[in-house]
Amino acid sequence: MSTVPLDDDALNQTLSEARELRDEFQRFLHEYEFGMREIETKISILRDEFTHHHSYNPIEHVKSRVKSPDSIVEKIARRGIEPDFASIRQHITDIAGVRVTCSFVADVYRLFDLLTAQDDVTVRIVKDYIAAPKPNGYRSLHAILEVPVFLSSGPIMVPVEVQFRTIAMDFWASLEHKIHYKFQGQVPAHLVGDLTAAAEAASELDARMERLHHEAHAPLAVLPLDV
Ligand code: 0O2
Repeated sequence: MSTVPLDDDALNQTLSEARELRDEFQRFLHEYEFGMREIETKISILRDEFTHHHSYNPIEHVKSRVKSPDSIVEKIARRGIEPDFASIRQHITDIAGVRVTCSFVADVYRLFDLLTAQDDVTVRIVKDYIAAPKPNGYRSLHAILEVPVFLSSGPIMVPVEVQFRTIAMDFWASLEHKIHYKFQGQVPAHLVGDLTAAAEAASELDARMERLHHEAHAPLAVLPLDV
């Protein structure tokens, strides 16, 4: 393929348009980062309040990320989304993601309820893969939440995907993700079966640990004085 060299004016024009697009993309990603930080702050306040005033911390750890440009491009291609900012905004709702790992299943729902009850949080979509796990055994509670971000130009609503799960669910999902990646999605059938069985075992462990936790924290039986 032969290319015609650009004269200085055309080159400058192309450069300036490319820079404008780069800046616009950076601004676009920043909006998601700010939305993510709003959710992180809300979760961190809930965690501190629980720790200091209820002597109990339901959150094990929190991880956040803004989707990489490569991953956004891959999703645009996979879903056949128009490659303009408005379409990406409308159709890709997990550009900002926060994963909250809790101790027990009850904490997952408690955290979800506390976060979504806040006046400035709007719930757009909820996918409860704990009540209805994926066929491979994947469990987590997913929610697309919108939060306001106050920019110098005014407020904007930013969607953030929040995934709530237990430590056991997180352990399983992290290994499953590595196996999925290693086999580029073509995981051998026996491994798929083992993974699904492991997800069941993780769910049983969750139930057992939660029962133990309740037993350990149940008020001690008061013995009659004359015994
Ligand atoms: P990353 O790097 O974690 O963001 P889609 O987003 O199109 O793939 P959908 O239906 O829009 O699918 O979203 P869904 O089902 O709510 O789940 C998307 C995210 O949940 C994934 O993000 C994973 O983080 C997690 N997830 C869902 N199913 C599985 C699973 O079977 N195994 C594991 N390990 N994680 C899962 P991404 O974009 O794949 O990656």
